[in-house]
Amino acid sequence: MKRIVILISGRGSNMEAIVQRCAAEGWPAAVVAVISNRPDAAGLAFASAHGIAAAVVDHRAWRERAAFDQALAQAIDAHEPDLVVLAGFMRILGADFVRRYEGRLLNIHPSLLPAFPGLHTHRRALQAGCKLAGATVHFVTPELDHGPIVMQSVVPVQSGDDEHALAARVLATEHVIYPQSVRWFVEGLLVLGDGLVRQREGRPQLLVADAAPPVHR
Ligand code: NHR
Ligand code: GAR
Repeated sequence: MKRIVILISGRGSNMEAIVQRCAAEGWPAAVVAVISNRPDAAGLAFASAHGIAAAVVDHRAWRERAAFDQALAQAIDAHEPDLVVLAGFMRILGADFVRRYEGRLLNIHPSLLPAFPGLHTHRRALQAGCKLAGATVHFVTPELDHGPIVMQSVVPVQSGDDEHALAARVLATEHVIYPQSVRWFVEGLLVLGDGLVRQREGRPQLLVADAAPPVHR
């Protein structure tokens, strides 16, 4: 059984999708803890309701980023994880933290990396006139949003889209590619080499979604 710890900052819909798929599909894994840097994160209630340990490490309690990173690592390590999953986690992590979990730290970013690393991705994609948008699951490296890519989803940008509409269309695909990526990790089907990630069985690491209406949640 692989032990998964999920870090969130808010809603936690990606965390929910992973918890639900893990249970429904009988992965050789369990989500053993959900940790938020914000005490008001809605996702904490879902975790508790599902019998998952829910904890808060409030970044505002530490003046130095490195001290927060250390407290966070301590809270994570108490659960002896095989995999740490950033799911809408909104604090930049230092190099020491990242190296501690090297090769077992995943993130989902709501853009087609390497385009638009950082914040406000949907707004920036619309401002740039992009006709495609999407999401990227990647291994986390010290350089923000630059790690080896596990999976991507692509959606069309539609005329009349605002940030909210585009975000919802992308989010619906995140709920597919993030659980898929985590499942492959816990099944030992992801091979990392030369900064690239290969799916051992050659399964597609790309989801092309059509223009179907977004699933709002
Ligand atoms: N840390 C490292 N080292 N590498 C990555 O790839 C990381 C990371 C930490 C978080 C998620 C992320 C994203 O997918 C992530 C990837 C927060 C910010 C940010 O600027 C940027 C990227 C990501 C998450 N955070 C502000 C900060 O000062 C705070 C913003 C807020 O609280 O709303 O940390 O894009
Ligand atoms: C998701 O769209 C995720 O890709 C994005 O925030 C949302 C979190 O939703 N992550 C980032 O922007 C990281 N900087 P969720 O809390 O419902 O999973």
